[in-house]
Amino acid sequence: MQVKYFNEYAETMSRDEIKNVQSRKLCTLVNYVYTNVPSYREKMQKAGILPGDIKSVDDLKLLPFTYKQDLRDTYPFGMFATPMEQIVRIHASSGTTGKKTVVGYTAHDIDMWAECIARALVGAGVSRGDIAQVAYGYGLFTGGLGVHYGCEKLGASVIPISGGNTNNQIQTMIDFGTSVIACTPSYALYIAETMAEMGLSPDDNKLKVGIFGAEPWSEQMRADIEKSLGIKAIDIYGLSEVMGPGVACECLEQDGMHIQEDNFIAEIIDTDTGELMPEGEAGEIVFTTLTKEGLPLIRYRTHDISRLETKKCACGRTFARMKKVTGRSDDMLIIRGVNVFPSQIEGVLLDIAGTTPNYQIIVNRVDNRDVLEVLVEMSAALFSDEVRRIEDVEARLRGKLESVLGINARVRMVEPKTIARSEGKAKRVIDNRKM
Ligand code: DLL
Repeated sequence: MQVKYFNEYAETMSRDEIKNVQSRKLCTLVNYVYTNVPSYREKMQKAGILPGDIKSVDDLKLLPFTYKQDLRDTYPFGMFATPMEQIVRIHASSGTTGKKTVVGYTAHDIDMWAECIARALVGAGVSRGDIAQVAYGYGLFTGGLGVHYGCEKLGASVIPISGGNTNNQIQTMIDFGTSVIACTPSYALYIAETMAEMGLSPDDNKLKVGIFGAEPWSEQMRADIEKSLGIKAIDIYGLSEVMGPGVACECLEQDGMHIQEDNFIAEIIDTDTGELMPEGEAGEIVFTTLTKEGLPLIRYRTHDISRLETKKCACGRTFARMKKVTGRSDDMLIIRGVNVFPSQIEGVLLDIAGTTPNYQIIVNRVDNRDVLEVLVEMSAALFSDEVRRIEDVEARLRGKLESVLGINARVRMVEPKTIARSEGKAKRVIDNRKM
């Protein structure tokens, strides 16, 4: 039976109740980390703050931020708040540079995480009786196991297939009657493309919804996925340090991702000044975990750019929503002095007919000058068209990129299927400059 909420009480609290719950949990958390995590105690002492100074969520802004570097400095387990005897799971994420960030979970943390995912799934229209194929990677990455436990908690039948082996994914989907697929949006597109190559149409499978996240994706990409797979494509957000997938997830309204606010407080700040931004304005999203025991985090800097909305959603949920992540403050490229976000480039590409969402951004330094090159795969239809049409599309892309970015870019339309596909997070940017 389809239910509307997994935890109706929590998911429909009034904004006042949410504030009270958060305030109460925050006070407990601050005492907890002050007692159990030396690096938090030192930071608070340095800032001249005692746990008793924090009386409600309004005081959160007094607390110092936590950075990925803090986790690296205490690698691997230095910021865990419990003895290892209580840690039942360890995940880790590898950044582009430096050491892994390691996350420990107690049994209670795993249960809270599973509940967050179960709530997210119900919001996306999933119920017991659904067959969920989890094609996120299983392993140190939180995607696979995170979604897996949530499916089990809800009571859906989970197929722990992990990422990759795309033909087998599709065969399994058809044979087992998979109704829910969970993977990165770029892998969803790859699956769709492979299905089409196999001569299959969306009617050949029972898929109804996809739970896609772990990387930024645009509305145009959503439209592509929904059309090619014949499903609703739901955006799910999370990061290993804070928990993993399910920190926030869209409901079927697809109008922002509900943050599990009884477990996390979200703030939007100005990345440069650290000041809080007014509601609705874009900035870096910062999370405080309220209930995690293993690795509690206070004001963790995500570098993800989003916006918050606290208005009640048409679905009935009262939890604040974070809007689609438009990029990361630290994936900004500076090209000839101009700030360029990959999401701006994707926006231009997907707006022009004849292109596909398979692209790569390459930056080189030639004779001390930055050169931005964008490789875009053309659609099969354009590929079979005249050379002049292809050149036309290239020229339009160049013009549009120049007007949006304020700098010129080389654009190269390449044949279908020449850019490597990803089974996990897509790698869109190759920056060959030695800084
Ligand atoms: O990607 C956790 C996850 C798994 C989320 C499966 C959703 C689904 P990390 O590997 O630590 O954890 O990467 C976290 O990925 O800071 C964002 O930059 C990006 N990210 C995650 N979800 C989204 C999303 C997982 N829905 C980093 N939209 C985050 C945009 C996302 N970016």
